[in-house]
Amino acid sequence: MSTVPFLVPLARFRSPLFERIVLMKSAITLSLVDEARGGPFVFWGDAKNAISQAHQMGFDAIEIFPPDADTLRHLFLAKTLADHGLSVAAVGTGAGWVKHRLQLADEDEIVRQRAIDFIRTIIDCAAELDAPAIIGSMQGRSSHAVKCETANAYLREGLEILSRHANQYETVVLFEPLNRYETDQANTLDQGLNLIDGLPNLRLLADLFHMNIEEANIANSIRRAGKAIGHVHFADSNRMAVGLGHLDIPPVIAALQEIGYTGYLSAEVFSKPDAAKAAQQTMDSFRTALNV
Ligand code: LER
Ligand code: MN
Repeated sequence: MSTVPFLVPLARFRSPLFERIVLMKSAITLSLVDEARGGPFVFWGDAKNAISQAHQMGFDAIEIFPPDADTLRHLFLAKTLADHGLSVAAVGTGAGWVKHRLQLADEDEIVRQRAIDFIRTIIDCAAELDAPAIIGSMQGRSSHAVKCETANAYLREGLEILSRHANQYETVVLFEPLNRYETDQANTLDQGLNLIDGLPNLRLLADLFHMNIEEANIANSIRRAGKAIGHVHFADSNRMAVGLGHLDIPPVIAALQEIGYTGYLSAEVFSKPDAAKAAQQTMDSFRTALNV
């Protein structure tokens, strides 16, 4: 029996806002990138073990941060994922920056081209896993050689090419605004909306950690972005699992329900105090927030 017909009436019974109940899905992050050690990912290194643990804890999906497309492909994860009934929520491209120093706004045309090529290969292998690719830190930033507006034009050119590339798979690419200490290209959802305007295969990734730093009002920004939001990084104010910081989560969930968001809440958080506890805290917060 499918769980959906069971969960919908249950969720309606529990909430006075039943007209607005929308189911979202849970995901947890896995990093395979040594150079990103200490970064905001729950599981590290052993993909098959992470998939098994995520399944045991009740997650719907795993979000993977690989060093490159070939490494991910050669892990042959499709069977392990299917055996555990787990999906891939998204595949990150951040290693293009942290490991290979590639960015879409680079002053050097050759580096920009290599950045586009790197993301193309991740879009390809993500599509094989039925998942979208994420562009976060590879958006890049201005430098002494490239003014902010020029960097923005380079970035937009790259996004146009990648939107066309994703179109062949009928998949989307997730563009992620980051806080001011990581980029000067798109810090808010409004700036992200502006950058992806008119690109049919681009959606926004709303990372609650970055939004807590940059947005005047997180819930209102979510409402303005509406259907352009394709993914959410579910993190608290201090980038710990939700519930371990001071972010007010209920208005955020209410805004996501209002816009009819049915995608993932994916925990891109520190593996603290350890992976199992960060994952369990995330799952507890997810269930509390969604009343499921
Ligand atoms: C990537 O999803 C992100 O949020 C950046 O802060 C990379 O660390
Ligand atoms: Mn993020």
